[in-house]
Amino acid sequence: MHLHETPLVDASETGLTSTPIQQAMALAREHGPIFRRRFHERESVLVSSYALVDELSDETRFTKAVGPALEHVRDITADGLFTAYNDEPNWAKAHDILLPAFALGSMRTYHPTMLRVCRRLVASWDAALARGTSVDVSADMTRMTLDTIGLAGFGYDFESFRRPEPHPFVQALVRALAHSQAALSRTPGGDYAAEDRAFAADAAFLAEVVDEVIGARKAAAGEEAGASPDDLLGLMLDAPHPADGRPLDEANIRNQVITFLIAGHETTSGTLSFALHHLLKNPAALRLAQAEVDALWGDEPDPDPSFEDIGGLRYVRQVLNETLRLWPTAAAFERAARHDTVIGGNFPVRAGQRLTVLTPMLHRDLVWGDNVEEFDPDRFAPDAEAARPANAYKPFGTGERACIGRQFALHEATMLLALLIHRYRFLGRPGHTLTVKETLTLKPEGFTLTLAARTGED
Ligand code: MNH
Repeated sequence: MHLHETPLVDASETGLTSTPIQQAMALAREHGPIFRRRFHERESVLVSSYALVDELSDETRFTKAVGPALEHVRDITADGLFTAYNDEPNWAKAHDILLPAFALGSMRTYHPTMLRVCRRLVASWDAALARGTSVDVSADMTRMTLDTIGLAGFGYDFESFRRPEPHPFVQALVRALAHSQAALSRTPGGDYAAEDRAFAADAAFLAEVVDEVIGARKAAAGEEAGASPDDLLGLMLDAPHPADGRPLDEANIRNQVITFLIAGHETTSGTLSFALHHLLKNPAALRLAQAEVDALWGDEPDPDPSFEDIGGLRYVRQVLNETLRLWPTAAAFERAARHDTVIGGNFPVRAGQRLTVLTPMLHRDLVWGDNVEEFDPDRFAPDAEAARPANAYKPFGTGERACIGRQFALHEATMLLALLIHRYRFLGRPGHTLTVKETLTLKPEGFTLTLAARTGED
């Protein structure tokens, strides 16, 4: 069978809806592991099975593609790491300069800052508990992850917990990403001038905030004279690249800062919100996770987690892994064939052909068993992991363009989740069911919790 004989779904009439990932998941369930979705002139090939993704993960045959969604984000981040084309020189240059800042050992440097921001969220939730009001989980997780990447990456404090509304940067960002998603379902000949103007204004505002972040650092460095901190911004401003002896240029640094502010907070925030949702719905998993943190911190009211403590929280980490299996918050990534090849034994694929991996469906392939909708952190117990084939789990993408911030996200999320389950009992709204909101990334919508202090028995 040829690619052009795979099922073809024409979405030109229906549009891509405001939930394109969940729409694609439904289509994959109906049409199988490979199908085409046409929207006017544009056609995507959506791939969902382990067997096919295993092939697409072969870096000698396939590579990252910057597809239509990322093309729109390029209007904001240009040749920043996430949206750079593979052959743009600044990709390899920035990757080489920044990689050491994301090695596991570097997390030790970020740990105190991450803990400080965790405590801001805890203080805010304590206040809600004392007032007897509920908390807006996704909004607060976003406050926490934005402050963390701002402070740990750039020494800049967004002070999100002192604001009743999301920081204006977040508001502009959410609108800009929603625009990048909505622009995918434009009909030819439509008039989008007003949307485009609003987008341009948001993009300009984002750039302005970034200039402020960089300016604040340069001013501080001027005062202190000499070495600026060795965080992400310090590396970018100072570290020469081994190949050409020069640091990144100013325009590219701006693109990187904005890339990290975007990539570094939305996805991690969604992951934490989904994790709490799953724990609320799965009391047995919550009990196991609480037993793990209790073994570490007992009934110490204000534990002081060490860097090593976080690495030792195996079950909490499994909870996050399983959360990212069911709802990988960056839910699709694109691959392109390096040369003419054949996939699945009989689909010829031309050089340059793009294929979209639908990660939530890969994570529901039969290699995961026959109860794939069930939330079960034991799937990530060491022996279960060892038994599973490589390339079945891709929440962070694949190959040399995979997520650089994975350890950062997992350290931050493990610490916050551990502190929260150690401290609170969670009461959801009876009958609440999960609604997943899509703004290029995924997050639970309208998810509120009421908190209670834990006592000796629970
Ligand atoms: Mn992250 C790339 C998911 C947290 C910075 N990230 C990717 C890709 C996925 C991804 C998927 C690959 C996209 C593609 O192939 O087109 N990232 C996540 C998830 C989380 C996450 C699910 C949290 C959970 N990411 C973070 C954090 C940071 C970060 C935190 C920074 C502090 N991610 C990046 C960057 C890239 C990336 C930068 C691009 C890397 C490259 O192409 O070189």
